[in-house]
Amino acid sequence: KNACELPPLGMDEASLCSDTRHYLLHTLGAEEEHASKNTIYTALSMSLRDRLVERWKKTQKKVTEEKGKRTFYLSLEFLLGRTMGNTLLNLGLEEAAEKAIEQEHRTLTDIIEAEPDAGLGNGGLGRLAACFLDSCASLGLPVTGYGIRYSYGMFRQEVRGGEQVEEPDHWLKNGYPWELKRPERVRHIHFFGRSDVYTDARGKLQHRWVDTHDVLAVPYDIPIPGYRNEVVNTLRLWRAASTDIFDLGEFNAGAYPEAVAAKNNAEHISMVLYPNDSSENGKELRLRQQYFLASASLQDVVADWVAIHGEDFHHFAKHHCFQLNDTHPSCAVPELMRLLMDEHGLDWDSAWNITSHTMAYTNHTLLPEALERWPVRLFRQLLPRLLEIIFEINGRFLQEVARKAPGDTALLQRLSIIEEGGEQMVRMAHLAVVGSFSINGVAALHTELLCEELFADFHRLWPKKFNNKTNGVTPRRWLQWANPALRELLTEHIGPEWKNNLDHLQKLTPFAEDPAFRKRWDSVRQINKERLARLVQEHTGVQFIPGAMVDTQVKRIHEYKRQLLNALHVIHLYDRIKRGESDEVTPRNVLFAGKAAPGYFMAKRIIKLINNIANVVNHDADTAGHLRVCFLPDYRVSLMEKICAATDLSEQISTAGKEASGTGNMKFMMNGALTIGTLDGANIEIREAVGPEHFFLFGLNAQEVSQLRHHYQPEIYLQADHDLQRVMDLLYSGFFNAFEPGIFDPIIHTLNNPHDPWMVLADFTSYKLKQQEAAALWRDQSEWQRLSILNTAASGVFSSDRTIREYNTDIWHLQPLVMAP
Ligand code: DL6
Repeated sequence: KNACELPPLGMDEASLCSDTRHYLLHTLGAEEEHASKNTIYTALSMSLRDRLVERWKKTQKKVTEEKGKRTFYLSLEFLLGRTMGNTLLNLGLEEAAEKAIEQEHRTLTDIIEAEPDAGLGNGGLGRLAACFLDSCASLGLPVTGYGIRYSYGMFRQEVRGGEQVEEPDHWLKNGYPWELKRPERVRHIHFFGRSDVYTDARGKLQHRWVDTHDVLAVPYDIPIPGYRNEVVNTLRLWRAASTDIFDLGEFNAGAYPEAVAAKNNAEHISMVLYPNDSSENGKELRLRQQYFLASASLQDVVADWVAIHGEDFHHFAKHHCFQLNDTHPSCAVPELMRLLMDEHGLDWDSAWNITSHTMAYTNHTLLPEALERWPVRLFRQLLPRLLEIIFEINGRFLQEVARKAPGDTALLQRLSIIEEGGEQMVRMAHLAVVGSFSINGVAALHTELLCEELFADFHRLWPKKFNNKTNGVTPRRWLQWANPALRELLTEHIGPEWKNNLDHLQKLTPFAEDPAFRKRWDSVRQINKERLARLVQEHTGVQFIPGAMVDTQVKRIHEYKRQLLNALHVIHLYDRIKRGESDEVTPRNVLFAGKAAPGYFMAKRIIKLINNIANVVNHDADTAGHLRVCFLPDYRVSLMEKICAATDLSEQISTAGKEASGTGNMKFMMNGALTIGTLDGANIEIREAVGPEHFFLFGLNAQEVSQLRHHYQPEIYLQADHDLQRVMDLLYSGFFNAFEPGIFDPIIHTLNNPHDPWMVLADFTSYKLKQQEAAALWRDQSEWQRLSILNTAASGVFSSDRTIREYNTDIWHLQPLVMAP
């Protein structure tokens, strides 16, 4: 025993208070009475981090002792948002922290607001990864996340003159108190050079990657606490650094800038997150990021294995699973082959056996523009040894196919990892499918379409590899934390069990019939709506109509998500008010938020249109008390926490067959919003769960969309709906762009284009009619509240705990850790 053994850290108000004081005054050197919010935030974070680290150590010890199987979640994105609130909730320290902060003459809410969002992701895929980490820790599963520590996360969005302006997000500028640097675990990552063949000591021909330019991968660990179960897992993020600060040769030759350039070049790898959520863009730096993450993470895991088992890899596959979050980290397939063969001397068959039994791939999109393909030329230059391995994997795979389907060259071409024809390309999705033992989609319809369309040939070859894992969201952040008033109401009426098992929300169902309970429900919703209205007013100056329906569409701006359809409907509501039908128009606050990829022209133009519409509507005296429209800038996790708790109507209106799942739809439902939506992604499962009569369904289904593809005639829909004609006439007339002639022509052109893949006009009429139904229901507030309660009651299945349990039962097979309290 160490004579200086530390006593356990206190979990009470007094201990938290004195530790926070200690950090404030001694570590951060703050003035006794004048500490800024930022400094207090840092001091409280440090005291909380100590408590996390204490549990983290114990969890790591337990994992090592139990020698069980582990999963590694490889993702280019982890959209964490803020960490303080989640830590307080999961450690059960909310009240203690509130009181500790009172001692500093501040409120906990103010201190929490001082934390910048960690925006290391674009949208759904990155946020899903963050929800999964929370669920894995809460279920006690030994899962480690691996990602990149971008210096700049998702850009900050400002709106000037109605247009999106991107500003850099320097989220690390005041330091990040939740992370711990691990310099002792730095890894070397190879780039460039060439592949060399040599004869090893046993006389065997071996490959090695030589003349490389190396970059260092420096890990930073973020503790991920489970919900009140003493488990703390790890998210390890890699930062790129130069192997040498200076190229001494260049430096001595007097070329100072060139000498520093090498360092900068290396550091560029982890400098910035690519801000595209659904388009492959062929940039060399992006491929570097992908290989950097895959190589650093696999080296890390393999080094741990070797430290315990030496060079015996027999049981490696039994103990490891690598879950690939889309194709972005799929260089992991050839990289594990390389490490096992070139660095640990395994033969091809043994290495392939291990690799193809440890990799599992999740697909998140069917959109062709999002399917990554890299030029073979780029691979050859940047990762020559990897390309060699990919060719070999492909050659052996195609031989196997040729044996099963002799003479079918078309099939071989379709399945090949290398796309021929024009410039040779590496199809990353094919690499991931061939290299993985499990391939999953993220909602029932999405998986069905993967099997029947995108991966139909692969599915015929290996039907058992394919499975569905409908997404979920963590109820800790998205219900307990985001909606404290609802949390209290739920616990008061159905007891606390729902906090550990969200299926218990079903106990709410009978309360939906109780008029007194509906009133309580409504008053909780009012609190949240007032909080959102204050935020909207503060950030945009728009004053929401008190008591009106909050009708929300927040998500990335993309044509397939059809913010345009919603915008056309807003114009229609405005037109009705101007026609004198205001009394029939249910009062609404229509809220939009979301970022457009900086290079996505149409998405940016849609933001401009929404802002111009808002400007006209909100300044027209006739709309007072009837309609308000707002585009809230800089959509991010911490904003969604306030938006989801205050939304009445959730807009999930993508063209059917295009949204893989959606997760915003689940956050809204959990918090009691009703959904207006198409039969797309997880909407289908949401509708089944709550009952079709409690969901506003409209529009074409996926099959109808694909059948209509080649004979879509937008003018037919225009002619059939006088309201739609009026809306389009307003757009043609330049009513929303009086001083900006022609700016919406590209939008008008797409809407009228028979090749519009999103078929906006086709769904307008049924959307309008469903909106009328929603508006009519809103007028019966008691009935609306009943449906709202039923939505929350049925949302248990959309907990990411359910999703992770399914991943574990079907793919990972991990034993949960049980930690002593
Ligand atoms: O699976 C998480 C999330 C889904 O809910 C969305 O429907 C889907 O659009 C999104 N996909 C992406 C695209 N990324 N890639 N590749 O973010 O994934």
